[in-house]
Amino acid sequence: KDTSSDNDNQQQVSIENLRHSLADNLFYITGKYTEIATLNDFYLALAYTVRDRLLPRWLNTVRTVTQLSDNTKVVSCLSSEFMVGPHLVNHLINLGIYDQVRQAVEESGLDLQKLAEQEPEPGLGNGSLGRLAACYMDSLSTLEIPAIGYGIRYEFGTFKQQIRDGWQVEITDKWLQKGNPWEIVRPESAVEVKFGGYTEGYTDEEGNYQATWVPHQVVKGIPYDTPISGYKVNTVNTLRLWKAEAPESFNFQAFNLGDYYGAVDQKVVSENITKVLYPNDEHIPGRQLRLEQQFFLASCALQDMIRWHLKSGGNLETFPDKFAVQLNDTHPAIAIVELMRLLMDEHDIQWHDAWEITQQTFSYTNHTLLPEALEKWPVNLLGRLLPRHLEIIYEINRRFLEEVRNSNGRDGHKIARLSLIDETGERYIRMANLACLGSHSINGVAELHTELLTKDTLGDFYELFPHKFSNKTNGVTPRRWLVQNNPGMTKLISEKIGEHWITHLDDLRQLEGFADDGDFRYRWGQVKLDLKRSLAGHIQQRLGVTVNPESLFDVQVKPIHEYKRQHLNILHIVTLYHRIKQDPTVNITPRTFIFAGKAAPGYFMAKLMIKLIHSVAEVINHDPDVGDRLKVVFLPDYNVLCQILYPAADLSEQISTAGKEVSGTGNMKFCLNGALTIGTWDAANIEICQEVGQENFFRFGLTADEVYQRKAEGYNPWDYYYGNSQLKEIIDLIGSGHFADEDSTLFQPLIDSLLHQDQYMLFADYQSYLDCQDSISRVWCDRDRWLKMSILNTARCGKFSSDRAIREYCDQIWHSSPVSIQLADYVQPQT
Ligand code: H53
Repeated sequence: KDTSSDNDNQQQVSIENLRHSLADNLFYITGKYTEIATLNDFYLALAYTVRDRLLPRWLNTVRTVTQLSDNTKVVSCLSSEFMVGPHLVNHLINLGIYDQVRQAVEESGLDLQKLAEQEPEPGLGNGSLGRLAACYMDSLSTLEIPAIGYGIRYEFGTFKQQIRDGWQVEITDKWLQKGNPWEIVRPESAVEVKFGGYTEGYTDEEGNYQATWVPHQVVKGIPYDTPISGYKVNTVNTLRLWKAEAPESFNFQAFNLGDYYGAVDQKVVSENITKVLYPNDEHIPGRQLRLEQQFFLASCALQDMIRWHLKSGGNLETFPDKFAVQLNDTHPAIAIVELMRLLMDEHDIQWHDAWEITQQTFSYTNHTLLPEALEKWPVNLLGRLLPRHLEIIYEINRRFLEEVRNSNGRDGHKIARLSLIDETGERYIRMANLACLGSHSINGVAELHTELLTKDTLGDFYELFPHKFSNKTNGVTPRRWLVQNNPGMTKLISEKIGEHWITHLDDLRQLEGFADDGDFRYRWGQVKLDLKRSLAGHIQQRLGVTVNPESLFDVQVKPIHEYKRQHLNILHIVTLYHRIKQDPTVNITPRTFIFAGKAAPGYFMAKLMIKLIHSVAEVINHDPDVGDRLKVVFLPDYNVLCQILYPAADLSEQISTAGKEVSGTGNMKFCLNGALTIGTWDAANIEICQEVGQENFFRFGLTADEVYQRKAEGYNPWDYYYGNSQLKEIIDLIGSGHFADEDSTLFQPLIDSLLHQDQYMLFADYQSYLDCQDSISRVWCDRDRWLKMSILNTARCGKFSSDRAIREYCDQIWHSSPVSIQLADYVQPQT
């Protein structure tokens, strides 16, 4: 390891220097005197102070990586979402200067935590897909793998959630409003992206078809670079986010003719492309803007990589040796066609070679099992927006289906399923089929997911190309999700086993030796209690609800969705309430139920579930019979709150219908922070249970096979309703309007959907869930046992580090290795 980095660190981080930089940056960058500076000004000054200390590493990483010889590969992650989270504290930890900076800030009369709270969370994603991409960027840097993340710089990220009268209200997320000190714009590296128009084709002297695309519109892509530091290494990779602009901001011709609105029109239209992130499950197929975003990202990223490769002396035949391009779901899959176009139309490479380069370049991660959730675009829409790409897609498909017919016979149904074009009704382009065909590797993100993918969702492709498929179980970064968010537990762990675990999470196994140590157990419990106290304070302050930190904190934090079954959790809560109402002296283990999560703006049932949680909370929290035995809270706008929610949880609710969740990553974050899991045999829950041991995991419910079988046999929710008197009473109680000021219609849509269909089989799992919850309440009363289980959960979750996942991707898919970054003198800051 390069020791100059440590020396350099010590040199840079003298408290004195830090204080001077802070004062300088306040003056020269925000243009304020201390007396009139706001908290946000101080935060900005601090952010620039830290960024200055990152820059030598960042610039040296960029310099080294751009000059890499052909045999070192750069990993390029294409993702429509990156949820990196706040940067400031993360960089302080990674640079190893947290304590020094805190001291310098204190000596300047400020409070580091208060300044850190000023940082808005960049809301560039809807949920775990984007958070996963951010964890992977963190691990790539920590493992010193040269990498670049390509995404979109949405001006408005995911909406902010407010709750009014128990209903979700969406508020625009203006995360850039107060400036973003972490990004550096690179206008000199802009690229042009074409849209619309028509193609002109001809056959050249050698008989090859050549095409020219005459676009209707050209948009400029401007890159904004953000540093992604690794933990205590010199590597600082780049997240390059693209903003759309008009090539000319202002049409003077139109202006001179008096068309003032027309004069700015093109600017507005072009910039719309990167204005806003689409919410999760809006009905997308007709949304042209979403396809424009996808193509914009793909084209910017590929042009950037090609330029970089040619500049460093490579030729395009060796492009796949230089870049391993990972498609995070199908959102950026149009890149496959764009690379074909760039290679053939702009770099004169023939079809056969272009296709080989393309397939060697791309690999595809699938994140969904539901056939109806696989992305598809209407042929007409795609043809209008990307006429040349439609031609290429047709040709890829023609060649592919011919090959299939020649080698696999003429099973018409199978060929129809494999085709890139869905012709069952209106014609669509199937993006997952395109991604499978244009990539050399296809992976699922948990073992069960990959199994179901190969059996069912992508089964036809698996039959043709079994060698392309593999599993890469998701992982999360322990730096953000334990070290940063849970310093108390980090300190306790490191005191016992040193700090090596921070980058080698399997080392946590050494904690097993302390699970029976009374003193360690006690301290473990105290750390958790402190976290719960501080969460309780937060709940009091935000919601005015008093919760007992000694009660069991039972937490479900994730997007609100019927398949994730927040309403099953509510059925349990109402059951406990009902028990108390029937016999107020009944023995109930005190619990605080904590919910957080957003519903997609257009998803009525999910919004009704949020209303139900609030309505049930309102009654239970104020019922004197219940007292402080049960409390129910919903924390709005949970993104930043995750930092305090995962560490403070005792119990993690992972209760999706088996076979519906693909992996989950929240489940891993809870486990890492010592929460026990109540979970179905679904997604990564299965692997968590296998790692921590079934005696340390609360499993309930049907398996994916059983769910499938019950459905095949004709599942009837009424059988459960009439067969289980407790369930019937609970459903009737909710249906009666008891939680809705006697309005029996409010929750009827939810009740009806359960009684008449129960697509996600809550009724089938209800009794098993209840029994499992009862056994949890009993175990909770045995403090020693619970604490031991908690320690063992943390000790045994090493597998779920994103470092492990990234190592697997590097070894088995990308074939990329670490490059150590040396710090050169000439880019040191003048401190
Ligand atoms: O991807 C996560 C999984 C999680 C899954 C999620 C996801 C999105 O956030 C968005 C779209 C999509 O198809 C899947 O729901 O189970 O952990 C990362 O793999």
